[in-house]
Amino acid sequence: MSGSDPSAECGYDDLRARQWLASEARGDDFSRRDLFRLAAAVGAAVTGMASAGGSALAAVASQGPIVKPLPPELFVTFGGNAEMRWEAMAGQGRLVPTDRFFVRNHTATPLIDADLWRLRLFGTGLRGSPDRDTAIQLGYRQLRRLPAHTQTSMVECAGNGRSFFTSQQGQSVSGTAWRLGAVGVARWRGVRLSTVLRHAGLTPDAVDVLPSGLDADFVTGGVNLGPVRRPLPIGKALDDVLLAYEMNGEPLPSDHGFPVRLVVPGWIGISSIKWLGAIEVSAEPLFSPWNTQFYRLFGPGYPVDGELIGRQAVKSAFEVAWNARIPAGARTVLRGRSWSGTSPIRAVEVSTDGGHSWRRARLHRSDAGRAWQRWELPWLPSVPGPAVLRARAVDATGASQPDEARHNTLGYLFDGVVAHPVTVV
Ligand SMILES: Nc1nc2c(c(=O)[nH]1)N[C@H]1C(S)=C(S)[C@@H](COP(=O)(O)O)O[C@H]1N2
Ligand SMILES: [Mo]
Repeated sequence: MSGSDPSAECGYDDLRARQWLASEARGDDFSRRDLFRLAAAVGAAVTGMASAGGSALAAVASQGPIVKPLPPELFVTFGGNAEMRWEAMAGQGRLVPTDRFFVRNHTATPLIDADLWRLRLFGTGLRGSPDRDTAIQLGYRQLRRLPAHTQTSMVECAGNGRSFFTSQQGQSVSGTAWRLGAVGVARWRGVRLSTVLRHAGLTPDAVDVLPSGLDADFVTGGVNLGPVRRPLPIGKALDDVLLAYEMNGEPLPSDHGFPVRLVVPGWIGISSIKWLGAIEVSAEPLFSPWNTQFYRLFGPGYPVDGELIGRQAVKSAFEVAWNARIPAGARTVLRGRSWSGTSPIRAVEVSTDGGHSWRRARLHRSDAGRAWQRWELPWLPSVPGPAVLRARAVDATGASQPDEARHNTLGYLFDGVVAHPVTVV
């Protein structure tokens, strides 16, 4: 197989990867044209396949909304969504093992063939690739040959904690009734989005980036809203966003976006588009239902057309089962984690007496400045009966957790102090 024969998949990838990488020395203009000429040859075949076989390249019907096992001791499930049980983090390290990492799907996990997968990059913010027809296409093996970067970051659903708007505050909200388990921290390996965008010929007037998924179109209320997609400002896109192909040292599992997903640190989960298929880069602001209709704060006190959500709020959770039984007259170490989308956690306080008194939890020093902060506090309950645990954190910017979260109709960003029931026995 000759490395210069673009019809041979393997050699074609090799050749393109070399040219792509070499472009750093030669300048983006040349490489982009060069790459595009090659991409066009294979692109035609891929486009033909896509139109014959449906929208998602090589995606086949999945077995169910979620592919991985969802044992009840690790997850609470809600149709296509599964929340991690917090007690499953007891004794774990900084990372959430993949077998218990929450899953949030708008439709169902697609099964995608990495050999047929292509990332298409186009838009008025790229030199010479204004539309889909002129898109630059990047294959899986090519992507894996670009300089790799590893980072530990959190993915958290904007609706994490939503059920407490209703159970603690008596407010009605719509959406999945998560407790606090729609959050996870993993070690992601991939290529920085900035690397790919710069290679693709980013222009100085690019303002927005719109990544979209290869999962089925999202249909709600009888309206097809198209593929799951949500724009990001170019500043964030060039800062710390990753195109991840590995999670916790393994190829990305199907449910978490195989072959490639976006990871957008600090921003709400919907920004981290799974099964990434295309990225539009635009010189004009971009919109999608996921930043105009959903993932905005609506309700009393918010503008009529809502307020956009970027970063996540401050939250805390105990690594303890809901309604756990805790022995009376014995010392129990209460453990938990706190996190913020904005900055590291500075302090955590815990109450075991219904919020009357608070004690400072001991923070794990090795977590300082990390995605989330582990903490612990000994407790010696004496009186058998129901008890309520509470934890509240403050981050380095001074943002803290209020007794009551500010209501919004879609139930996002619940940052209130959660009343965690246990029984002392
Ligand atoms: N293509 C696509 N990307 C997506 C979603 C989706 O349904 N389709 N769900 C988003 C939401 S709402 C969240 S919270 C995260 C969840 O990531 P996880 O399932 O890997 O935990 O993925 C985001 N990326
Ligand atoms: Mo989400």
